[in-house]
Amino acid sequence: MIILSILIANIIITAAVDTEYCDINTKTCDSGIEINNEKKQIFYYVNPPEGFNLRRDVYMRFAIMLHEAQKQGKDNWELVLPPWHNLFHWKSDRRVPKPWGKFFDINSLKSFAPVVEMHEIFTKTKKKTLELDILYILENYEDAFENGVFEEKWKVIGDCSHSGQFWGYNNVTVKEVLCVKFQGKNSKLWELIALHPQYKKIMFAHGEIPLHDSYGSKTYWDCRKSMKFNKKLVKIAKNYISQHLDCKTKRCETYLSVHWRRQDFARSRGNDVPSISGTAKQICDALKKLPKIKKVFIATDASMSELNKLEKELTDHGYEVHFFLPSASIIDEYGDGGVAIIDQIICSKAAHFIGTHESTFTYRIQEEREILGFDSSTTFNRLCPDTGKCERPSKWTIVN
Ligand SMILES: Nc1nc2c(ncn2[C@@H]2O[C@H](COP(=O)(O)OP(=O)(O)OP(=O)(O)O)[C@@H](O)[C@H]2O)c(=O)[nH]1
Ligand SMILES: *[C@@H]1O[C@H](CO)[C@@H](O)[C@H](O)[C@H]1NC(C)=O
Repeated sequence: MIILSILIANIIITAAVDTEYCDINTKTCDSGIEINNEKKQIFYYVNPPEGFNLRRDVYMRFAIMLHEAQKQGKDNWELVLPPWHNLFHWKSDRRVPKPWGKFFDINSLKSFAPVVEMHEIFTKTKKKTLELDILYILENYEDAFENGVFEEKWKVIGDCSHSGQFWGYNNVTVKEVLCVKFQGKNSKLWELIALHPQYKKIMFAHGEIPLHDSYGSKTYWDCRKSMKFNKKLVKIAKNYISQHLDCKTKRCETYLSVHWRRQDFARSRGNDVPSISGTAKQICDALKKLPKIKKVFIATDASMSELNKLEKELTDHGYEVHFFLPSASIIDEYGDGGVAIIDQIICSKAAHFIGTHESTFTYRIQEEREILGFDSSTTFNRLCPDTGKCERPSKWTIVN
């Protein structure tokens, strides 16, 4: 009976709304309320060589821009999450664009900022192609400190052209392309958007150029906390930790973790990264100060032969070495990006962490550990070069 009366009440309300007179052209109803169901979209594109973890930071700058706007009542915009496509470091199926939901918990992202996946936009697109109104191609000023001062500014250079596809899609096009010199925070992009108030789909290329509105603030950390990983990846990491690293708690006391960045770092940053033996020695030194810990987890992009050498040196010292070897089905489902996230989760829960100097992969682990509530002395540690100076890493501590 109750259900029936709710149903009837609903029908009456729906009918009342339906009979209301609305004018699509002036976007008003006779009650004077604006019809506001059609949101405008901001798209962004990142310089192709940038890695996954720098892109996560670029996302935060845009998400905070939309979050702040929404707080100020500007609630008719949403941010389109740029698919993960053709990442330089990814070897497995990099050509298939992956949605953010593969890696992150979309509901959690949405709890912070109005974000939508590209496939949601496609579903709503009635035409065969998705036409964007304008693409602003951002460029740096040649001299960031013109006349000796760093000023926030932008300047439209003029029409220009864009070649190639966006995220590998041949059905995404732009009607207009403008090149703009830009220097300043993300929120300054609203000034560019205001140049064409009637445009509904706006894209920025070189989305990595605008800067954080307030790096390290409470809002920054609120955004960062909302970047929870896909629950299935979290589960895989947790299972691994409980099976191999003897821990079932949020923060573990049973292992030390290391992010050992090799590949391009070992090739081009010889002065910042240690040799294999140097790495083993530093890990042993850290473990000597933690007598209860006998297990080491290594996250790395090193080759198997390098990893085996490091493993041997550590086992020779009596330590138990672990690294995550994904099954074929995990690689199939989540690719290199998912495996890297699993490595990051395992590193973030360790009693003690040692990272690689100036690696954004390491930075994201450090942030995760701040969120988990580890003492910062267990987090902001780095591998030093075999010889020479070794600067201490900056501590970016959480603001709650
Ligand atoms: N599985 C795994 N992959 C890694 C590891 N370190 C680096 N990678 C891979 O290499 C890529 C490069 O690192 P990112 O940090 O994302 O790229 P970036 O933003 O250029 O950052 P840098 O580390 O500063 O180069 C990652 O996205 C991973 O695909 C690791 O420890 N484990
Ligand atoms: C564009 O192509 C992609 C990939 O083939 C497809 O998933 C998407 O639905 C298409 N978009 C539109 C608007 O048809």
